[in-house]
This record gives sequence, structure tokens and C-alpha cells, in this order.
Amino acid sequence: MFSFILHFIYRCRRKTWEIEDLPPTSVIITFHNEARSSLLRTVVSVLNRSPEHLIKEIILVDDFSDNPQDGEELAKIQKVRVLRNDKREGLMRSRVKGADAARATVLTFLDSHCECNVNWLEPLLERVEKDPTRVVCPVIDVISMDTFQYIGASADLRGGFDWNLVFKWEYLSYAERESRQRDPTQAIRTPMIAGGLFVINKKYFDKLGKYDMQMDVWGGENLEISFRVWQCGGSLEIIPCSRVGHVFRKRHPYSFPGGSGNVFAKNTRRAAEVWMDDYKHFYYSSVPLAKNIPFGDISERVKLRNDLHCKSFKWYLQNVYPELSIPHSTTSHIGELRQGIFCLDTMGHLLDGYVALYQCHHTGGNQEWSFTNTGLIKHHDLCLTLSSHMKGAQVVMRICDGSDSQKWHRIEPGGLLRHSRYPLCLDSRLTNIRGITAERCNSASDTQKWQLTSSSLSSA
Ligand code: LR7
Ligand code: MN
Repeated sequence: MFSFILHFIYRCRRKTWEIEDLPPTSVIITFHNEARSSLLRTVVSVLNRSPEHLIKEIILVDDFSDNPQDGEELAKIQKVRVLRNDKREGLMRSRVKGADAARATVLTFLDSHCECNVNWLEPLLERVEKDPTRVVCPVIDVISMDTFQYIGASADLRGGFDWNLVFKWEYLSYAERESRQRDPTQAIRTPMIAGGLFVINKKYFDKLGKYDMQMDVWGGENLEISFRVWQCGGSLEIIPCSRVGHVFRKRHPYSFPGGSGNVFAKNTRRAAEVWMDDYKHFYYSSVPLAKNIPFGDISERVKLRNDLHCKSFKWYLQNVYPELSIPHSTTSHIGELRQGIFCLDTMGHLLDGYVALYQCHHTGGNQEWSFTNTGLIKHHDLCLTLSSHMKGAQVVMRICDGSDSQKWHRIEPGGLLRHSRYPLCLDSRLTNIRGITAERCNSASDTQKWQLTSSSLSSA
């Protein structure tokens, strides 16, 4: 292990960068009530540990700290510009304010309590210069909260999350570590970034939609930008030869207008609702209370996703984060319910509407159904529900409440979709008149033969 670390340091030290060819960057640091000493340490380390011509400016965005002097004092330092909010905006809108004011073509975001290490900047700028759709981060070392000592962290980590959508570090797989032995300086592709320390091309940042301006204070924006970058054609990387220390704190050293739990859930919901398609339900199963937190209007961000022709969350899971296991407990299958070339379709109906057969279009939408292990057949929040217990009953969509009238058995080998309590089966014989009805089960009837053409979520 020790020899591996030596080997690694040696490889990074030996690297050289064509610094004359690299573009200068605007460093953007937002802060709210940060300790002066930490702010100063951050700014001074940027100036001392970067080739002079690569730092165009350092933009400090004072997010309405109690004492405006903290920023004013720092504005006396060379290259430092200070912008002050006239009310508390939170880190997302503050960073966008800094980015909009930036004069360089590349943006570098840092938290307000960092120490940039030797050669931190060159490898980051080089990656972005070669391909402006890369969003790159340093390895984040630890500055002790108690002693402010600088402690090296492992470079064998990347960012991920569970279905609670909280950022976490995870070890690279054995295979990846093995393949990195040959060249430990290679970039590490990461499903998610920690959020505070990264370099991005300014035009690309703008094109991708900056940040969601309706997120507040702290949290969730790192998830959102990670999904957005990957799903819209970019990539996220950790560059092992670049290192920046960060003071990890046990709690927020500032107030949280709105309450930290609520704000975090609101921001996270906005990310989930815009980017995760039906997979957002796994988040709601994992954090049920989040469902009660209002998240505001997301239409602009949905439009952004459409305008940029971004890929689905399913694509992200399959291609970027296949290691994230999909829970079995709630939804086990998702797909189309077919009879030949026809598919069960909501026909655009909503609550209390009936469903019918329509030619399959294989693009999900109104033809996407999921089966839960509790016997529900769902389209988003609506469940296929018996409107009465008599044969001939219309099958309609109601809010899922888990009541008996919503429970179905799994498709039987012969194709029957049987109700769990009454001897009734889903039948399409009246599809053109009243939609799908529930009729006496008859395995000889073609109008009761269903096929689930599913991408089984558990193997996705
Ligand atoms: O209202 C606010 N206004 C601000 O300007 C609240 C915060 N801020 C500033 C704050 O002063 C700091 O400079 O925003 C920056 C980030 O806030 P922190 O340091 O309290 O956040 P954190 O380090 O605990 O959290 C991580 O996740 C956040 C999610 O919103 C942000 O993305 C942080 O930038 C991010 N920090 C890092 O990625 C550093 C590595 C930590 C890890 C893992
Ligand atoms: Mn921080």
C-alpha cells in the first residue's frame, strides 16, 4: 500500500503541464458568515499555489453575511473582487451571480474554507481545455475541523448516492483499482460530484442551465448538476493529481431559513422531479416525508431538459451508475402491458379516467406501467382500480391507496391478469366502447391474454 502511494505521488510530481497553453480561470467563492481566517487561507492558497497568469480573478460572493467588512477587507488583495448580496440568496443563486460576473472563459468554484495544494489547478484546466464538456474536480483532502491540520485523503474514491439521494463517497471497485495501477494519474469518472470544488467551461455552464435558481440555501444542487451533466452529454471526473483541502464540518455554521430538513428536501425533490423520471419513486419510498414538502414550479427546468435533448435517468443508471442497485421491495417490473401490437394506454386520461388499448409506441409515456410487489399496477401515482366488484366493471385509474380494489395477481403463465380478491380478469373486449373492463376469468379468451414486455428494473 505504502509503495503504491509513493508510486502515485511520484507519477503526479513527474507530470508536466503545458501551462502556457492553458486558459486563465475566474475563481468563484461564495460565503455566508465564514470565519475570516478560513476565507483568507482559501484566497491566499489560490494566489500562492497557482501559476500567476492562470488566475484571472477571484470573485467572492458575500451571501449577505452579518458583517460586510469580512468581504471588504479581502477586496484589498490583488485580483480579488467582492460582490455582496443585499439579501440571503443561498449558495446556488450566489454562485450564479459570481459566474455571470466572471471574465474568464473557465470557472473554478471553491468553498470558502479550502486550501489549494501544489499544482492543484493545472491538471484541472488541462482536462477542461481538451474537452469543454468535462466537469472536473480535485481530490478533496481533509482539513481538520479541530486543528486545521491538512490531512491527505484517499484518491481511490468517487462520488455516489443511495436512494435517499444523499451524497456519499464510495471506493472504486476492485477491477477499477486494478486497472488504475498502471496509471494512477488517470481521471476517475464519477456518478456524482461533492458539489463545492470543480472547474467547468463558462460557456458550457451557461448552456447547460447554470443552476436551478429556485433552490435555496444549501443542498441538492450537486445532485442536480451531476444528473444534468451526464444526462445532457457531458461527464464528471475526479483528477487524482489535483488536490484541495476542505474543512469538513459536523453541522452548518449558519442559519437555515426554512429549516434545514425542509430546504434540503425541497431542493432534492426539484432535482428528482426534473431528472429522475419514474425512478423518483424509489427516493420517495426511501424518504417518505419528502412527499409532503412543496417544491414549487419546475416547468423551466423541465423545458431546459427537453431543449437540451437530455437522456433518460434509465440511461444514466445503465451507463454511468450501474452499481446503484434498484430496490426490489416496491416496484419489480416496469414496462408495457401488451396484447399483440396493442398496449394498455391511459389515453391521456387522469384521475378516475378509464384505460384502453392503443397501438404500442414503445416510448413509455402513457403506456408505461409498473407492478409493485404489493400487487398494484401503477402509472405514476395512479393505480388500476376496479370500479365495482361485478363482472363488466370498468377499470379506472385512482390514486394508489393500496385498497383491495387495486390489488392484482401477477400475470399467470397463460396471460391472465387476475384480481386478487374477486374472480375477475383484465379484459379488452370492450376497449373501443368503455375501455378495459374486468370480466369473469377465462383462459381461452384472447382478450384476457396479457404480456408484460418489461425491462425488469432489477436487472436494468
Ligand atoms: O446560504 C448559504 N450561502 C452560501 O454562500 C449557505 C452556504 N454558502 C456557502 C458556504 O459559505 C460555503 O462556502 O456555500 C459554500 C458551501 O457550503 P458548506 O461549506 O456549508 O457546504 P458543505 O461543504 O457542507 O457541503 C457540500 O455540499 C453542498 C451542497 O449544497 C455544496 O455543494 C458544498 O459546496 C459542498 N462542499 C464540497 O463539495 C466540499 C467537499 C465536501 C464533501 C463531501
Ligand atoms: Mn464546505
